[in-house]
Order: sequence, then C-alpha cells, then structure tokens
Amino acid sequence: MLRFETAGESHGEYLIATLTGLPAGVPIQVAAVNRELWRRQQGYGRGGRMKIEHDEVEIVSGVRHSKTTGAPVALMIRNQDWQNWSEALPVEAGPESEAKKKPLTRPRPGHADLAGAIKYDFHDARPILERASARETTARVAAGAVARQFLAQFGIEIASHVVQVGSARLEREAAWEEIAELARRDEVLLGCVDAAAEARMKARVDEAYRTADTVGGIFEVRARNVPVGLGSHIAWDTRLDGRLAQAMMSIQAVKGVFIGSADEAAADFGSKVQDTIGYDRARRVFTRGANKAGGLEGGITTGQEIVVRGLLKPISTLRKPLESVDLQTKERALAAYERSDVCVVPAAGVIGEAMVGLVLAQAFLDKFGGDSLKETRRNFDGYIEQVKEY
Ligand code: EPS
Repeated sequence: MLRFETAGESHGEYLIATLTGLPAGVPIQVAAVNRELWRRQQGYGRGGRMKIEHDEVEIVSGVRHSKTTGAPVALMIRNQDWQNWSEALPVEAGPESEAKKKPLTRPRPGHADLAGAIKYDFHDARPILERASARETTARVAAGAVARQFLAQFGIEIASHVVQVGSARLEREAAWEEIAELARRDEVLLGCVDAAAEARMKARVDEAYRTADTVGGIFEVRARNVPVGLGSHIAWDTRLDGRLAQAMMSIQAVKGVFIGSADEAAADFGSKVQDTIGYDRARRVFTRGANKAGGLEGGITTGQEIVVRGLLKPISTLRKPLESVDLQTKERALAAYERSDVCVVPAAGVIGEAMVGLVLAQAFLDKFGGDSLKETRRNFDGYIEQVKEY
C-alpha cells in the first residue's frame, strides 16, 4: 500500500513529505521534481512570498543512484522565509520569545483561523495558519512528482489547465496536446490553452488587483493511459471517484469537485449524458460514444481519460480586509493582512496533478502490487494481456 504524509509549517524551517510503499527500482530524477515545484510557484496573481522562495527538493531517503530502494522516500524543501521567522517561531521558548511572537488575533473569514483557534484553544491563530496555509502544498507537489515518475513507467501521464477565473471561462474543449504543452512553457500566465480566454481571465485578476480583492476559478486535471480496472465498485472507500474527490477537495480553497461533465449531466436527461458502448471487432476493443463520465464508471477506471475539475474559492486573505472580531478582546476588528496572492488557479492545477498522481499510484499499487518495479511490471503486463484476450 502506498502512503504519503506531509509535515512542515508555512514559515518553519522545512516542508517535508514521506512516500512509503513505492517498489524498488523506479528511476527518479530530482530535476523533474524541481520542475513541478517551479510550476507550482507560477501564475499571474501570485503574491510577495513567491519572490522569496525558490523551491527545490532535497531527497534524503529512499532514492539512491537515481532509483528507489523500496524504503520510504523522504523529501524536504527549505523555506527561505524561515530566516525572517526564526525568532517568532523558535522550537524552544527563550527568555524573550514571548515578546518576539507575531500573533494573529484578527481571524480571516474563510481561513482556518477562527475554527482552528477555538478547537485548539489558542487566542492567537498563528499556530493554525502556519499549518493550514497552502504553502503545505509544496510538499504534496514534491511527493506527487515522485509518484508520477512511477506512473510514467506504465505510460500514465497527467496534465492540468485552467478553465475559469472568476466569471471568465474557456468556452471550448481543450485537446490533450494543448494541455500537455502548457506544462512545457517557461512562462505561465493563467494556464489556459486559449489566448483570448486567458486574456479575459487576466482582466479578472487585474480587476481584483485594482479593487484589493481576490478571485477564484476552476481547474481541470486529466490523466491518460490509465488502464481499465483501477478502483472498485465493491465498497464505498474503494470507489476511485470518491478517493479522487477527497484528494482534490483537500487542496486548500477547493470547495467543490466535478468528475467528467458532472455539472452538465445534473441538468440533462439520462439519454444525453451516458457514454454509449460499441465494439471494434478488428481492434478487439470496446469503444465509447463520448467521455462524459470522466473516465470512471462505478468507481472503476474505464480506460478513457480521467477528467477531474476543482472549484476554487477566492483565497481569504484580502488586502481590503473583511469584518472580523479580535480573539482576545472580542471587539469588532478588520481581519489580518500581511501579504497574499490574488489568484492561485494555475498553481491549484499543478497541485491537483500531484494529488491525482498520488491517488492513481495508490490505486495502481493496490491492484498490481510488487516490491520491485520488475515485479509490478510483470503483474501489470499479465493483466493487460488478460484484458486484450477478453
Ligand atoms: C503560499 C505561501 C503563503 C501564501 C499562500 C500560499 O505564504 P505567506 O503566507 O508567507 O505569504 O502566499 O497561502 C495562502 C494563500 C494562505 O491563505 O495561507 C504558497 O507557497 O503557495
């Protein structure tokens, strides 16, 4: 079973991830992890923090001579901003550490600040936001980049694009090649495949800048070459659509997840939304009329492209702060503001790719197992042969 965990705080020393259960012998390139970390930092609308950080991974366990060993893969990314916070967030309390704290007592509506402070019984939300911050996704992207290098061994590819920023939408279908090309770009605006739609999206971000506001949107993650048969209908927690939805929903600021054409399907008749089934005798394969199901039926992959969308609310740290209440005095106060992003939809897409990669790698290893890549491949090849002969 593949497990992953992250640790680390927004302004702490490091962000950390461990990935346990990958077979031995998987080729891993550090540069490919760093490329994903770089992609996560891009996009029009990012804030001041991205000028401080140049996220780079250190792999400190589980990979030797460019291959996994089967041991847990441990990944660390240093926070450059730590040097500005070492006195405010020391591990051990010193004589003056109370005075050097940077308390946050005016919770931001929409952030974890208030509910977290009540739950953990702090009258300063600093310890809550340090962990709740989307800075944590750096560690997820690093772990996801390792999982994706495993999936790539079996031809599985994952990509994302932005389909909406505020009310500005991409009004057409995007082809796989267009989406994959976005990931190769060295300049990222809003991660949209259509220049005209991207310009309309940029106008929404500019408006948010002008009005000291923030703006959300929708990103789409796709995965292709995923074999038929990952996940299972047999139990609620083996259904892969449910597992993907949880993974996507766990990304900070994601408030909704669609699989395939979920939103259109909910508004249409059954005869219009199911993907009809055909059979190509020459190629000996089943064919489908469309892929409105987003590559999943009954919680099982169909072999078609997996299509998952994340709906992102605008982030909650506003330059023009909303009304709040001071946690210590209980007096009315404006919510805290230090600095923030204005739009993070393209970055959320990169994080979504990582989460989809991690969940697919889990489902893949649930099905095929193996302690070495050779063993996993033998199991995979045997199953693909069985499907061909079906
Ligand atoms: C983020 C780093 C954070 C924020 C953002 C995501 O850095 P800082 O809080 O030091 O500016 O820019 O986090 C939030 C939007 C949030 O609400 O916590 C990152 O690396 O992605």
